[in-house]
Amino acid sequence: MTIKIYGPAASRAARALWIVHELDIPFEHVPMEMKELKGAEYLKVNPNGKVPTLVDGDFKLFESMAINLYLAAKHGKDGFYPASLEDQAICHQWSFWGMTEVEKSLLTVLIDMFMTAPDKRKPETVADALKALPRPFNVLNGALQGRDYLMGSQFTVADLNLASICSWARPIKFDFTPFPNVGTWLDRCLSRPAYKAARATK
Ligand SMILES: N[C@@H](CCC(=O)N[C@@H](CS)C(=O)NCC(=O)O)C(=O)O
Repeated sequence: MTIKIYGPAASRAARALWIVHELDIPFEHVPMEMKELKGAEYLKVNPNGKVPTLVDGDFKLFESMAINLYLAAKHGKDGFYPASLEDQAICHQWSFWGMTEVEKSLLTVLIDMFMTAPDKRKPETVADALKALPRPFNVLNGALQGRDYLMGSQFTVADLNLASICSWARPIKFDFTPFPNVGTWLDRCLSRPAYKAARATK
């Protein structure tokens, strides 16, 4: 049975859309309007009323990183989801790290810049968010020293998950000059055809 991915491409569903293109698996995309998310029908699919959601037969899953790690484990080939427990754990590590250390700050700036009326913007909140980013980006810069991808020379689900979060740094024009390895790695990840295909989705 074809899997279903719920959520518009201009949301965290972009992450799930990227991975299904990357894995080249058939899928049905249910874009959803934001206003439909709290409707009774959709709440049966995802009680949070949020996107993305994955439906794979009778199996339902929410949380973008959990969805991507599940799809990678189920369909990943050629090391995209590594074989060893330790390497799998490192993929989980970077996925959780992106969510907890980077996502909120980037999203705060993104929302203020593009989704907030000029008179409602909060420059101080944005400044605080921007101040929080050098610390994690410094860590990531160190981890990428001398390697193309987080696990070495192989693009894995860790790169996809983390780059999908860090992609928000591009529209806000975050300056990666002090973190050159991060900037180059992000460009490398975001130049993949599967990312571009996901972006072209509704
Ligand atoms: N941690 C969740 C966050 C899900 C989330 O907040 N999604 C947003 C769209 S990007 C949403 O559905 N917002 C609608 C709402 O909060 O009502 C994940 O990564 O899947």
